[in-house]
Amino acid sequence: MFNLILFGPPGSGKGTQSEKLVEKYDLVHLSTGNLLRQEIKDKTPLGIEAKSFIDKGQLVPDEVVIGMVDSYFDLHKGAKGFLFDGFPRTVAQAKALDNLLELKKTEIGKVLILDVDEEELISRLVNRGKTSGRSDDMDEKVQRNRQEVYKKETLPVAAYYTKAKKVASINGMGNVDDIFERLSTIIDKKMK
Ligand code: B4P
Repeated sequence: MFNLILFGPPGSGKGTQSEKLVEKYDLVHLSTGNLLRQEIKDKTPLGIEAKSFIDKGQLVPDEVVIGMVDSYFDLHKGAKGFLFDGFPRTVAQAKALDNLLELKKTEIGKVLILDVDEEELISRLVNRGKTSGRSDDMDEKVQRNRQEVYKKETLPVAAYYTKAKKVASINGMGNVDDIFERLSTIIDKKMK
């Protein structure tokens, strides 16, 4: 199995690049953001709980996210590998993921961090809000809160994987295809 984490602040292009990467490398796309939005759309109890956090730009509690990831794993037993998009977002989630992968006798191959200027992030998200209908995209105050939550709760995850020498930082500014090329070059090297 070959497993990747695509990491970066809200709006850094994780979702955008993941779509292309899963196709190129035949990986199962696990986006906790997409899974949570589906739960919200289906009005499940998990979705109703998650919405109250997402609307404020906060993270959904770890136990909710980890349970959801666990179930998704069970649904994809034959996967050649996973691309984790927007997960893990806390050190507790990273530890839970390590345990899940250990049970499957596999591990994370590489953590790719998309590096994007903060003002560009806010501008992309406010722009996305014009068409996405996403409650967490509409308000610039919520956007700024999401960036603060990222620095406080999610950045320590990068340090966690840096210790394990798995991290590569990629310039996430510029056009989507150029960024995809930068990501692919690193993955190809790792897969050789
Ligand atoms: P996510 O769905 O993970 O998404 P995101 O961080 O908002 O954006 P992403 O980085 O994927 O950016 P995108 O490609 O769309 O999270 C949503 C919320 O769910 C979180 O805030 C949290 O509350 C909750 N959540 C999710 N996972 C969780 C977890 N594990 N634990 C707890 N809570 C969790 O790109 C953004 C915009 O930029 C798009 O409009 C795109 O078209 C544009 N764009 C992309 N690349 C570009 C480029 N190169 N140039 C210009 N524009 C670009």
